[in-house]
Amino acid sequence: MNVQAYAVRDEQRPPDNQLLQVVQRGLRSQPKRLPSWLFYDEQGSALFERICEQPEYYLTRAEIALLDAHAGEIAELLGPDVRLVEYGSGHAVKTRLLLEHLADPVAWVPIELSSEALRHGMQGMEQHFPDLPIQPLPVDFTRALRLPVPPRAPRRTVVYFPGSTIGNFDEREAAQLLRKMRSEMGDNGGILVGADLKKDKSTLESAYNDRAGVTAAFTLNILARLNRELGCNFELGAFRHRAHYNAMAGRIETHILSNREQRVRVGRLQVLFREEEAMLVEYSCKYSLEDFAALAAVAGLAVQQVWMDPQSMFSLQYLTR
Ligand code: AVI
Repeated sequence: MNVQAYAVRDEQRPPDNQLLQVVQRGLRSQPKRLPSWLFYDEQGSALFERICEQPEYYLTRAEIALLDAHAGEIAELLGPDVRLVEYGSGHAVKTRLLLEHLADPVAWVPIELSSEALRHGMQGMEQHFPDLPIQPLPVDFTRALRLPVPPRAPRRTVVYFPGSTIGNFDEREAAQLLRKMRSEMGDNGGILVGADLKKDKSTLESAYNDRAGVTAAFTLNILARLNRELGCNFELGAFRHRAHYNAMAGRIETHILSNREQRVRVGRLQVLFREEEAMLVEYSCKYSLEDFAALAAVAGLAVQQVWMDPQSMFSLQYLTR
C-alpha cells in the first residue's frame, strides 16, 4: 500500500534538505520524538505491505471485507459522475473495489508522494479500468492542493482517505486535514474516510506487536533510515519497538526505546539516550462512532452514513457539509 505519512504532532514533512534539522529538533525536544512520515522510505513501505498481511493486523482485512460487503451501496450513495480524489493512494487495491461499482466516474485523482507507489497504483488501475481518466498528483496531501481540471464536469467530488491513516494525526491535525478536504470537495462533495474503531486492548496491542516482528522491524527501520540518509550511527540492536494502547487517549502510541545509556551521532550533534528512554514515533488513534462524529463536527462536517465490516472492527464513514 505504501502509504505515505504522517505527522506526529507539529512536525511537517520538510523538503529533503531539511531532514537533518527536523530530526535534530525532534531529538532535542523533551520527550524525544520523530515524525512518523519517516517510516515510509522504500524499505519501510515494503515492511508496511507485510504488516498488512500479518494475522494480528486486522485493519486491512476488515476494510476490504467492508468494501466487499458494501461497495455497491456506497457507490449508490455517492451517485454517478463522481470525481474521486484519493489521499495517499499507494497501490490503490481498495479503490478498485469501490470503482468497480461507481457509475461513470469522471476521473480518479491519486495523490501520492512516492512516485514508485503512484506508478504501481496507476498501472493496476489502467489495466482494470482502461477508460477511466487518471489525473495523478505526485505531492504531499497534507499541503494545499491544486486539483487538476477534470475532463468533464463532475456531479460531485469525493475525497477518499482509506486505511485509518487519519488516525496517525493527532486530534488538532486530523481536524485541520478534514477542513482542508472540506474545501477541496466543494459544496456538493463528500469525504469517504476509513476510521479504525475502539476495541479491547489486547486485540489492539497484538495488531501493533505482531509475533513475526514485522511491526518492530518497521519501527526500527526509522533508525536504519537515519543511518543510511544522514550517516547517523544508531546501533539497531541497542533500541527496541514498543506499541502500547493508551485507553484514556484512545490511541496506540509507538515508541522506540533505548536499551541502555548511549550516545548517537546525528549530524554534528551527539545525542544522549538514557537507559529505557522512550522516543515517540507514531500515534494510531482509535475512535468510537461518537468520537469520529465529534471530530467531523469540529471540521464543519456531518456523518451521513457509516459502514462497518461484519465484525464491527473498522468503519468507513461518509462525511458531508
Ligand atoms: C498507516 N497507518 C494507518 C498504520 C496504522 O495502523 O496506524 C501504520 C502502522 N503503524 C504500525 N502498524 C501500522
